[in-house]
Amino acid sequence: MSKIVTLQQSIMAEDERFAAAIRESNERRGLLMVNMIGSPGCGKTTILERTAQSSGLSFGVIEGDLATNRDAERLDRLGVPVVQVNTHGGCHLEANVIEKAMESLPLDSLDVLFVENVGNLVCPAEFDLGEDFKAALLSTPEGADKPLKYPYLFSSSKVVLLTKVDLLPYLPFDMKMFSEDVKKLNPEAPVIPMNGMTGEGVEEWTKLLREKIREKKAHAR
Ligand SMILES: Nc1nc2c(ncn2[C@@H]2O[C@H](COP(=O)(O)OP(=O)(O)O)[C@@H](O)[C@H]2O)c(=O)[nH]1
Ligand SMILES: [Mg+2]
Ligand SMILES: [Zn+2]
Repeated sequence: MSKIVTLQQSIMAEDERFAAAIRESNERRGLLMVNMIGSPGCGKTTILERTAQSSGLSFGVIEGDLATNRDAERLDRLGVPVVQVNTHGGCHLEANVIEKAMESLPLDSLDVLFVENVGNLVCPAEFDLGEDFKAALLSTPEGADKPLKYPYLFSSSKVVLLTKVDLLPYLPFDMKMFSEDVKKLNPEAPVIPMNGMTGEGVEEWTKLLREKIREKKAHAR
């Protein structure tokens, strides 16, 4: 038993070194990196598509999925530089894989690098990829109770994207409870309501990204 614990610690420590190296190289470039985390189907790729269509930002994407390159194809069709990582059953992305994937992206010409993590509210939140911040996504059909049930993701993210707000009229989604719970976990994090069908919320999301990009570039070494 103690052997297993030791092994896990050494893997985590090694991964922290990769994350630190990524952070360091992004700092040098002034490249913002955002780790997008939410359940399968919550609308992560749709938001990236909408961001490509209307933000005017130059961004690249690392797509994490168990299998297929479907999400990468969706973004490639929009002219977004994208690398697909298949985890073959792995339920989160790790920094060593991100470092490899970054080698295939034109990092010097990007304002922001998004990682679409494997669909999962649990462990993706715990692995540092060297990102500047995490964005927690929750879609309205998943239920307003989820922030308190998966507290670490919501407490450790810089922004919460509430997706599929077009479905609210058909759902018993308790917005008051949702907002209060998110506030309890993370008083500073803005909640952006988003509708991938119309693009609602993309402007606010872009504004937040532009602020963070500006800060990042200002501190580039
Ligand atoms: N009604 C509605 N459907 C959405 C919205 N965003 C995404 N979808 C749909 O939800 C499904 C999953 O979206 P996708 O972006 O692939 O989710 P991902 O697995 O988190 O990347 C697709 O069928 C989308 O068309 C939204 O805001 N409203
Ligand atoms: Mg996706
Ligand atoms: Zn995992």
